[in-house]
Amino acid sequence: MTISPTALQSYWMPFTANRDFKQNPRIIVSASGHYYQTDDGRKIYDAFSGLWTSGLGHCHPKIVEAVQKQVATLDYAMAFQAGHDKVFQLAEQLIELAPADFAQVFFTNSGSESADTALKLALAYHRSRGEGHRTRLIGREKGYHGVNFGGMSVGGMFPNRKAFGASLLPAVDHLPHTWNLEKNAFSKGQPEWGGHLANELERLCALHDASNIAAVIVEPVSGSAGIIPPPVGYLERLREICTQHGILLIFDEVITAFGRIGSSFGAERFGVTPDILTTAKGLTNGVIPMGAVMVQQHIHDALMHGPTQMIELFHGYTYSGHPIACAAGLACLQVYREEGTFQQARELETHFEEAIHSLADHPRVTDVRNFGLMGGVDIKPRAGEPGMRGLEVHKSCFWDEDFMVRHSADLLQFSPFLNSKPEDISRTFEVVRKVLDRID
Ligand code: PXG
Ligand code: PLP
Repeated sequence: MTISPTALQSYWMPFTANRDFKQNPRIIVSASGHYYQTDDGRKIYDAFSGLWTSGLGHCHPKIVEAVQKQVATLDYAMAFQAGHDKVFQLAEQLIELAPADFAQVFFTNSGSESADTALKLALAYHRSRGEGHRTRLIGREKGYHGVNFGGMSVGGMFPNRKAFGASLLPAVDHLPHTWNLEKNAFSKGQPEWGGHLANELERLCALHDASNIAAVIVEPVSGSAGIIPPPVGYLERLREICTQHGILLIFDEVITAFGRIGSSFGAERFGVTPDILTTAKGLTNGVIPMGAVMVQQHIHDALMHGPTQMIELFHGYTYSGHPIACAAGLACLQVYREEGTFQQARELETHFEEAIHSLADHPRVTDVRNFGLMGGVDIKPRAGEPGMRGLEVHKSCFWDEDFMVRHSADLLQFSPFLNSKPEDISRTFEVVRKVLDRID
């Protein structure tokens, strides 16, 4: 092992069972294409493409080159009250890629910062239009919008909220999630049942009066909580109710953008346009941290008031639009265009769906869900030891099969590369089946 015991203890790992991990650490030292290389010299196939981040594969030569060049040209430029060429170029290209109504981009450094930025924009927008009473934010059960206070509050994953209950934002409600084993188990793509659950928003409008609601934030496809595709008609209905009541609709597309569901954005794929759209991850192929929040013109314009020498929005990050992140983003968008990545991903969907559903008959499997190149497999928890089977599958895939398979408790998650070879997708699920057969 390359890591000393004190080094191992010095690092507090994010969203990780630290004590368990440090007993037998899984250390990656390099990566290339679809593989990681470990410190014990093994090549590991990455069945999660980073953390949903690296759809083009690791160390894509064009992105590497762009970053190397940028770091030697302009390492950092003052982000407030100064700009640099690449941040404007990247904003322009993102607007070209986005659905027609989007007009401006605000840059952040992560999905969490994007979520909090979007919520703040929604509140500021209403206030600037004289509707400062619109303060209530609506999220959804099982939603994930990162870990900062805003995103955590509208998020709906109980382990992420449990320790912080008393300090969550006060004026927040949650729509019900749409996962239902009785109605939708083993459904492929969008389930038929559940579109009516969007009407719960009407109930909240009646309860609070719609004039007090600022925004609704949802992931077009729930990611972290288990790959829950929207039921047929669900997003359309949310859009309708929001429009009817002057509520802003925010799509959190941190995972669903940039080809993950076979299009530039989930908004395009589902034909439903939100007012604000957040993203991160695939924006730079995970190479440099970066997030973005896109808004429609009317939202931007509503905030451009007051004396012109004054700052219009008191919000931003030291590293908003970092030059190296922008260089990575520009290179990444170019590769997406040149390689036809989104179309490539779309063409893999049927194969991926068949491959992941091949696990449906396994006695340990309780549900399989998929949309685009996002997939989730629930395995039955071992009595009295929740999460243990998932962890064992992850470890056995890594140590015995040279596969990186992501788990979250007893959910296995799959995020194949957007340019995967079909046989690697098949192999992934053959390996998972073998491992499921082997564990207790
Ligand atoms: N919104 C959504 C929809 C996300 O999926 C975030 C916000 C937060 O992004 P940052 O960059 O702050 O982590 C995310 C991140 C998983 C997994 O295994 C998902 C995420 C991150 C890590 C693991 O599903 N999503
Ligand atoms: N904390 C302190 C003391 C700071 O000075 C700053 C930024 O200047 C921040 C937090 C915010 O950091 P960032 O802009 O990187 O989010």
